[in-house]
Amino acid sequence: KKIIFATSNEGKLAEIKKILGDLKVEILSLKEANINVNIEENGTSFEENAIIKAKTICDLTGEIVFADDSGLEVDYLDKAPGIYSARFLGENTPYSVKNQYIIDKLKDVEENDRSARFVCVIACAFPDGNIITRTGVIEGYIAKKISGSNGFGYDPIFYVPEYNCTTADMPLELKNNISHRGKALQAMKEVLLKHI
Ligand code: ITT
Repeated sequence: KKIIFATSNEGKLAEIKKILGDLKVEILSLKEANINVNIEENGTSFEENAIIKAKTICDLTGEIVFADDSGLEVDYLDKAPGIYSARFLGENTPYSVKNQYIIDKLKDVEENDRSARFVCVIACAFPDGNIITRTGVIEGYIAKKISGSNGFGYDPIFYVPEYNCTTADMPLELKNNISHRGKALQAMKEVLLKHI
């Protein structure tokens, strides 16, 4: 059995492979499946975008396909960057710049108003047309300064009070146990075990 994971994000992929590692299925990224398509993520929610990605690749390959749409919601910025997290300040802008931009925006903002969350929707598209989604969320705060070198994207500014560090300061196993992606994938795993 194999599943294609419709992502080009290597950071996500490392986490996904670890979380789904104990399933008796082969997980192939788009690259590993030799699929090179440009998917237009024109949905208006994480859920819509996850479904667009999973369904596009499922229709193309006839395989079971997973997709992850995720992002960072900063309450003080009216939940930006949200579904635009990857495109925020430009697709090719380094995260060091994106992260510093958010820190600077919240420069004089008190702890109470620094709340933020990572959201992840995993969609699974089956060749028979069936689609399932599961959502995971982790609540936290925007850190006062950039910290940590693990993870990817906005991890160096996402502070988790329970652990007194950012998700970039955590070992991957810990992040996977508590993260938006970890929760959504665990929930999806239970569904999947019934289907295959
Ligand atoms: P694919 O569509 O190919 O999967 P992408 O990076 O374009 O890759 P998204 O549109 O879902 O995927 O964007 C998600 C962005 O949200 C991602 O690029 C990060 O900037 C951010 N993000 C999501 N999960 C994160 C995490 O666990 N840690 C840090 N940043 C995260």
